[in-house]
Amino acid sequence: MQINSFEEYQETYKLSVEQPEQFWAGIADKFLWRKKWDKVLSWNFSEPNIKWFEGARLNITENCLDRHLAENGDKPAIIWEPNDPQKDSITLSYKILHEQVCRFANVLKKNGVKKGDRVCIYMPMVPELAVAVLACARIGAVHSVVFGGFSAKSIADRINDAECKVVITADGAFRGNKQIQLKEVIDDALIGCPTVERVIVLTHTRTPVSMLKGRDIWWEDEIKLVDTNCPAEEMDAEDLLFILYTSGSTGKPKGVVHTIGGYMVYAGYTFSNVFNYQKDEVFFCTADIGWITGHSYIVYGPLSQGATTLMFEGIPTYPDASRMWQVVEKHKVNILYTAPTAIRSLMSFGLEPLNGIDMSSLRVLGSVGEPINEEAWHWFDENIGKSKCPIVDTWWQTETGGIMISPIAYVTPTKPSFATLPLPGIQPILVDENGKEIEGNGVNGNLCIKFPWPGMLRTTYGDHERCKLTYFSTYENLYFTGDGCLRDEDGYYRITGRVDDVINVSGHRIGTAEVENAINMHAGVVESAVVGFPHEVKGQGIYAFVIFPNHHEDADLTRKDILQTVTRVIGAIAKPDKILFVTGLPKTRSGKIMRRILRKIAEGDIANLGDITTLLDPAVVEEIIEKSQK
Ligand code: 6R9
Repeated sequence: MQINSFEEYQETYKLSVEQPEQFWAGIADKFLWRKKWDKVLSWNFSEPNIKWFEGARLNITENCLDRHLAENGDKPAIIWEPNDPQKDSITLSYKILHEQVCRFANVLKKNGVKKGDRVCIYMPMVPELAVAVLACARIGAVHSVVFGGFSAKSIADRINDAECKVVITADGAFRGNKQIQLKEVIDDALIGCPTVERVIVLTHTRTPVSMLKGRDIWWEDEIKLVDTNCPAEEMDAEDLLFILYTSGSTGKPKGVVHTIGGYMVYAGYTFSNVFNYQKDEVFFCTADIGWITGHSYIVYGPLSQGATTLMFEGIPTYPDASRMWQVVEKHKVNILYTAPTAIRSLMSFGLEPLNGIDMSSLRVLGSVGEPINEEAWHWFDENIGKSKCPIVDTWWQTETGGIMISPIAYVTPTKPSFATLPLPGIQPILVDENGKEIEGNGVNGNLCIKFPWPGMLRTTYGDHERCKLTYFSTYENLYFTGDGCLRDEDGYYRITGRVDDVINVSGHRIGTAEVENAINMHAGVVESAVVGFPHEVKGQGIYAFVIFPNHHEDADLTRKDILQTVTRVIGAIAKPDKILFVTGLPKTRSGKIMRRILRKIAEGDIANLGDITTLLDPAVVEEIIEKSQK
């Protein structure tokens, strides 16, 4: 399944485009199925209706666990490194992980979870999180993992959208020198969640929590009541595996739906190839399982390939800026997959934190989540990779399930800040605003994909129309990514950033409309407009223009009130970096806010505001510019 030379890549790519079904069937053959498919692919992008491996039967956990037991039962599946470096790390072999997953799957069953039921998981980065995810998959329940940084309201919205029956959480989470009271957040969320019957609580920080009779139960108690025998539920390839919520240009986050067979094949194939994973290597992806990167490249991709995956509970800068490198040294990490924002943040501490740390185990480096600037790319290459580890700059999305455009380590010649070339099976195309294909090289356009791949989303949960509108209606018969892209003279792709109203803050997608809705909830706010602006560490920051007629003498306090409101409504990750109070917003005569102008002001590029004559009241622009420069 692994590609070993550039020529082989070119041949494989050609086959994958000319005979996609034959190509993917060959890859899928390397996985474990209870019954093989009747048909590899049926599709149209107009409804959209996409089915891979129709008729096939399987359970993904048999691929991630059972099939490795005979030969690799004692091999480490998960290595866990705690937040506190003084505490012991934990290693779970495939055998132990299998046992724990089966046991916890029985806990879920005992608590009424059935095939197809939705389960919300809101947990710290501990091995039990992976266990909970896999236990759902074992019994055919659909998991919806929510990142630990979201507020009670965001969780409630997600739980209600998916009508979750059970929530799995913990008392709290450690993050650097902070503690997050997860159970408390869940308690607040559940006030408005009528579908939730059970909350399973793991003890981790052992902070006091409220436990409601008839609803809340302890993980540790429950696992004593069941055994480790849990045959895997036989599932259809197109049954739902998980829902993962992500932000788009509209106010409400969407539940991106992935199905079992195609997602498994795609996550496994891309993991094995892009990182050139070799037997017994340690793979360290620094993402949180609350994001797609964690789903595909901490859990499903690595485990489906029998790899050793490292889970890190903490943050790169705790207790100091050498922590991530220490983790690499301690566990002899071979492949390190991280985000530009982490690299830029660590870069700012200089080279001192690297002193005396042996990272010679490293063989491949990876980047994901946002465009990586050349400076960060070179720093990573020279200081971490010692100029001998290929860097794979992997472009993909929650919706794509796995890596789409990326170098293949030791195969594709890299170029700083370029995601380089499409992986086999991926057919990118650049289009102009009207959807006309932009051919040739040395061109810019909107990035679309013109042919299905197994890992692509199938729908948005509970609202198929929304899936169609968001991804398949902008351009006919194309999947629209929302990203702008350059294809250079060599045919190499460089992702230039979102072309819609989505801001990418530290690799996290945040919708401007969502932040605006949250700001507008503050009692004194009349209206607001939110745009992104370049931020040295985060990539993009959030800039909010707010109409707040009667704010107190103390504007700073009002700003803090607004931040608090956003934290309540969405979570701390969506807090604006800058808030500017204004008396009006630039609007067209039809009442639409002209964000293009606000974006320029936020960037400090006021010389290039473009045409403002179509504005209802061009004078507001002058006011905003003046205030922004104070
Ligand atoms: C995997 C993940 C997706 C958006 C995507 C794009 C940006 C991701 C990138 C990148 C440039 C890369 N993005 N990887 N931009 N170079 N290598 O991050 O999924 O959270 O859904 O974000 O992130 O803008 O559209 P998700």
